[in-house]
Amino acid sequence: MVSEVALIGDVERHLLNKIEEEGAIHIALIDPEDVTPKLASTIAEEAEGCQSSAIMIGGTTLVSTMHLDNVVKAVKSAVKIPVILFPNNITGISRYADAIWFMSLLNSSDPYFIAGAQVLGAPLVKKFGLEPIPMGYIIVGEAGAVGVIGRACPIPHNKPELAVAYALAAQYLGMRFIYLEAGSGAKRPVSKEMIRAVKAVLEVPLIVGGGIRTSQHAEDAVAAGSDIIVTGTLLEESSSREEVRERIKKIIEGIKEGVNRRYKR
Ligand code: 1GP
Repeated sequence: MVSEVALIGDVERHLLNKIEEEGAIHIALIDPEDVTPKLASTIAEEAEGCQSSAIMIGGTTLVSTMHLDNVVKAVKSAVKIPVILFPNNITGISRYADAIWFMSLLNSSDPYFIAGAQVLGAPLVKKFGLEPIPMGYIIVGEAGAVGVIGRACPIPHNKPELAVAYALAAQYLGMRFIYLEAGSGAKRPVSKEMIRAVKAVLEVPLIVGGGIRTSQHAEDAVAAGSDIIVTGTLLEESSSREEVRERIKKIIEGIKEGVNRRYKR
């Protein structure tokens, strides 16, 4: 008999352990389209130095796997924390990463993004020895580029009950992480109300990203129940190494404050 424990690989175990130890964690997202390999490794080094738990690499409109490979290699040689692919399509798979979010865009209207790309990508994941981490991906609010490319029917911010239904379905389908995505650079991050409602029904960790720019955003999302905070744009827009560091520090301070607030209730 194969137990679920046997299916959980080193990277997933690392994330679960860190969530258990710290209450909630940060992952830095790097969009390969926006960076050179050099800038990617700088962001990753600063993230690791500030105690981020992993680096995610991926972007909505990425098509050059060669550039992705170069970015992943640069990041891998710069840091020890795991590098997890965040693929937009089969072109988002690199043999040089540690793991891949094996994700399904659940509220897409196009079966390609629910199971089609996954079927094409699965043999490559096997061939490259990447650790697949099953994740249900749910798009909310304005959504932005990922909503357009992924042909999503985004869940309105004021309909948390729909996010709850999607998240529960994902959990019942066996997905071991759920990601509420407001869209990269979104003006409005996922609301506290939606996070709280989804977290209340979940047994598996909840990832929240899109539009998180301040320590207050991170704090509110974590206090409401987010286990993992993903930030991308904020770091890429930084003008210097010092600014990247300051911005990550602030987000991580917000995450810690959010964890403290959970216990004060
Ligand atoms: C996008 O959730 C991530 O997929 C991160 O969003 O770029 O707004 O931080 P930001």
